[in-house]
Amino acid sequence: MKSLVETITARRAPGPGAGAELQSRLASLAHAVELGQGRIPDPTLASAHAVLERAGQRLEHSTEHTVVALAGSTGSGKSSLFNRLTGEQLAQVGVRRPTTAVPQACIWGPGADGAGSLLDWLGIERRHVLSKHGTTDALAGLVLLDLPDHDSTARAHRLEVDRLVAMVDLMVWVVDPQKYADAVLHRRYLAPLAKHGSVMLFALNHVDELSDVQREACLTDLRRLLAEDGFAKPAILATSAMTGLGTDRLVAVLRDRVRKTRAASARLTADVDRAAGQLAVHGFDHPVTVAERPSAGLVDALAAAAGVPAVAAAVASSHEMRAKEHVGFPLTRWLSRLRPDPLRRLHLGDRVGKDRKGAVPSTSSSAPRDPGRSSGTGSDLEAMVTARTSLPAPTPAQRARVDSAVRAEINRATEGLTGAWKSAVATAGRASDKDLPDALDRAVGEVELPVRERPRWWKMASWLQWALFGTAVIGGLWLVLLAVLGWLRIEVDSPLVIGLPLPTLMLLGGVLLGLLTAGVGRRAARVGGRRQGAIAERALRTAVDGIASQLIVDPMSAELRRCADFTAAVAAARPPPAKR
Ligand SMILES: Nc1nc2c(ncn2[C@@H]2O[C@H](COP(=O)(O)OP(=O)(O)O)[C@@H](O)[C@H]2O)c(=O)[nH]1
Ligand SMILES: [Mg+2]
Repeated sequence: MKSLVETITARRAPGPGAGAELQSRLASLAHAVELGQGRIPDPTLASAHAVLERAGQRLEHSTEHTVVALAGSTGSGKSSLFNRLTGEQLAQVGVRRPTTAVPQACIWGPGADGAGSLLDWLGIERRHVLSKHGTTDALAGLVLLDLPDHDSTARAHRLEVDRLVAMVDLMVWVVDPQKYADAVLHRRYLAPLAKHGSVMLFALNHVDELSDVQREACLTDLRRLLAEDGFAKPAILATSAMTGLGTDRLVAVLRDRVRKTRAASARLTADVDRAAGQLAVHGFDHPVTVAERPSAGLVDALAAAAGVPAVAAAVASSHEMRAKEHVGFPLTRWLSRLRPDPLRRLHLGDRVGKDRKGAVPSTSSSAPRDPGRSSGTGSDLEAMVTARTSLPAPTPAQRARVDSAVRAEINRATEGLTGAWKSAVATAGRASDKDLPDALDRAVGEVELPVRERPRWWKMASWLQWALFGTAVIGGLWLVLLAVLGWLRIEVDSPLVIGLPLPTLMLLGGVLLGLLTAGVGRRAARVGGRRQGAIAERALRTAVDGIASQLIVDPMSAELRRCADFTAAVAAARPPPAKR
């Protein structure tokens, strides 16, 4: 397929005009076929492909010009024939010496602009336009080339002839009765070109110098030599550039070629119309919209299945628990340490673990979610690589919700589409279904959770708690000392503050203020936990959104863009609506 597109687009467009339009329509058709590959039914693609293949061959030649080259050895009469056919003295005719050093071209009728870039492509600088010819003229569109003599500066011209013979519609090899049997001509030039027989014509020129018998003998001999060169049925004409003998037959051949070029061009245009029309059935009249982001419903369903709410809740309560360890009453703090960290239970707590005393090695926190998978020796590496969480597998209800959310997403993407493209987009949306659970689990496991957060007030609250606790202990010990002294009947007065003995005030005040601080701290911890939970939830949803984009939305968008490009290419391959 690539080569075809290249063939069609690599050839230089022959400027403005019908040829350029057909050329660009063919390029669009080739592009549409390429985009439709694997989407559009094969028979439709195959028939468009066949048109392109024919066009590829046809485009070796111009679609609006018939290029005819006059080639031959010095003095055979190429330039004289050129002048006779054009009816003008354009080419210099040499008596003895070779005079045509550079090729020149003559263009019949309008469309000379289009021929300009064709001649650029052929590498021909000298050009004349016969503008008196109209479009209806039988030779309109003919481009006649007078080539340098093949034997003048051999090597360069050999290359020139080789290059041109593959590009022209007809190569007229002009030979004269003296040199037609020249071994060099046959061995070096004609024999290697035998495969181009269908675009070769031989003109035995100078026949006015021969008698009828000599002419027949010459023609027979030439036919034999050409057969030896490998030309099965060579087309041979007897001409005289001097008297005009036989040139009418040459003109008839040229007319025929021009007609064939036009017919081929017309047929190719019709073929392209038909092929593009068939492809258009699979395109759309309306613009194809491409969604860039997954819908909130899809992200919600995936987040629920991936356990995002559970992780967010665990982050919140983990934060709250750690806060309580700092702000709680020192005597009851150890109680909260007995409860396991909720994040650790989900195997998301390695980052928490590092922050705590007795941190666990990070690999041990990455146990596989699938209980069937070994986590024994040798699986450490695997565990490190896969970094799976221990979030509970989605429930059947969650899975059903994901399924219907994906379906809704597909419906949203395929809205307005039918047939081949609809199913191609749907297939793209479902292509990664199997990878979804793993990808979600990994994405959730990789999210950097806000578990390192240690607000400064925790430490300050902790100091305050210890200070209050210390005050209460001192007050308590003081009271014990007073009690012992009292038992020993030693009266010691303790100072009074706001009507209460200072040790009593210290004990009661320390305990009460400690409990109050713990109470306020707990409330603040809950608020902080909720905030951290929300931060975690946002980060996790972003990760889930990323997976939804990567595995569901992006593949569909790529397919939709392809569909839009296909539709545009088909539209560009079709003729303007007025001509359909
Ligand atoms: N008698 C006769 N002379 C010709 C004919 N064609 C060309 N000549 C002459 O042959 C010479 C070389 O012709 P030219 O057209 O320059 O040949 P080129 O080298 O192939 O371009 C000139 O003197 C022409 O007048 C022909 O058909 N008959
Ligand atoms: Mg010449």
